[in-house]
Amino acid sequence: MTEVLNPATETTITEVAGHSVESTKDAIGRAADAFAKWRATSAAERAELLRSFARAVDADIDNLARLEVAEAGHTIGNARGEAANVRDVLNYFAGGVERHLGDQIPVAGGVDITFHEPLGVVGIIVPWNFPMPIAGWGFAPALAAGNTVVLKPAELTPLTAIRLGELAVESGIPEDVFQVLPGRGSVVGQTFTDDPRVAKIVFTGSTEVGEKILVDSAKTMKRTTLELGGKSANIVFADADLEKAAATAPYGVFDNAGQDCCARSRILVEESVFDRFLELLEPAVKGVKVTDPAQEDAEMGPLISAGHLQTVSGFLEGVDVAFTGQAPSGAGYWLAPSVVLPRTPRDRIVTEEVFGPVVTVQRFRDEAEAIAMANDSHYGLSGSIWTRDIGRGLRAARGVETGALSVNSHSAVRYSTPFGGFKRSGIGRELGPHAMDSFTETKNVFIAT
Ligand code: TAP
Repeated sequence: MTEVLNPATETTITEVAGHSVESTKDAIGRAADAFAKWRATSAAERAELLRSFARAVDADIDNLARLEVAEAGHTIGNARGEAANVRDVLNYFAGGVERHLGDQIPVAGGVDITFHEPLGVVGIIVPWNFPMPIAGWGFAPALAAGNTVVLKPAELTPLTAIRLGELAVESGIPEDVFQVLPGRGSVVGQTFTDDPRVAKIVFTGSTEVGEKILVDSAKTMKRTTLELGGKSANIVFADADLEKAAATAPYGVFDNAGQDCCARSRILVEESVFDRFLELLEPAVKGVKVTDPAQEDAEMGPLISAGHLQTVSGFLEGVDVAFTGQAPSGAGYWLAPSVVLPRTPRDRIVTEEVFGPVVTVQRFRDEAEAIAMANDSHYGLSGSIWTRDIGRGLRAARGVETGALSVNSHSAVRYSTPFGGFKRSGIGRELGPHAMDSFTETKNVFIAT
């Protein structure tokens, strides 16, 4: 049994039994057996079952959100949005089932057509930072495309996934088509990766574990989608709306206490406005409301665990902290948002993913240097560009080597648009109009006439 803790209070919420290698293999076997029937459901029926699942999630949003606040420390406002995101992503891919079209390709001597064939059993491995949306981004398109799913939530945050598994059954998704298997990564997750009956792994988490999954998956030639770390840049040009750029910068990095692979954790500012930007940033950071995440006005909650708090705090040792925001004292894994002025571009705090409420601010001379600095990372997931010159905004957006960028905004993730990383931030794309393709094989059939 594993204790599930509330990171805001350090109290135990409940205990959850983890699966063993044997029970994981049994579940994979049942998912493999369920595949033939699930893939044979008509497109209309599968779409309706996903819509039914979406309605069940919708009716349970407050409960799911409360679970997320309790186990992950998410603010209640964000947690409601995350539950609603699962509903929306189910509806979006329900709409895709009947529109996942093949091609008819002109050839000599007959007719050539393509089919999108489902893969079989898809194993989804979810981290603790966004337990609900990340689960939904995997299982909704996987199920829509006709696959069965086994899903492993993070040990620290299994409760919303377990509830989603119950809601799937209550809404009519057939038995064993969608199974949630709590347990350890090294047991349940590793078994997904090793078992030849799992056709694809969707993994979100650390680059280190992602690399291991990629290597281990090769042994059975599994398809993989990997969403890994990030160290994204928020580039502020001198001609930007500086007030807006500074006011929003904290929300581009401190959302979810910075435990966000898309966190814009490196702010790069054109040197002519560097001092002014810092002046504007200070009150914005100090104004972030860090408090009990169940409070309606909370803007940032605690870190996920004592161990993670220690890791993030370690990054702040021996660095120049320009200023910090506030955080509660007492029980809970609290850390005030911190703004750091690095001494060199190779400082660990500039190059490594902190995954906490810490941001660095550096200066650049011109557009070319801004792009070079943004790209000076082995990650490439997200980023923002602030400028009033739309030509420069687009040039910089094309120049920055990341998968999801925004200009004059920090919003780059939507269920209807593709999401994923360049370089060591991952492989493949989730969400958007083409996501179901990555849960199918393309089959080409020629019929002689
Ligand atoms: P990971 O250790 O990568 O865990 C992510 C998921 O993978 C968890 O469900 C974990 O299980 C599972 N896992 C662990 N070892 C596995 C294995 N050998 N085979 C299959 N699955 C395995 O990440 P973490 O400990 O949660 O966080 C560590 C760091 O990763 C963070 O500080 C951050 O830098 C990064 N991270 C990035 C993201 C995103 S969205 N890119 C998300 C979370 C973390 P258990 O933990 O339950 O055992």
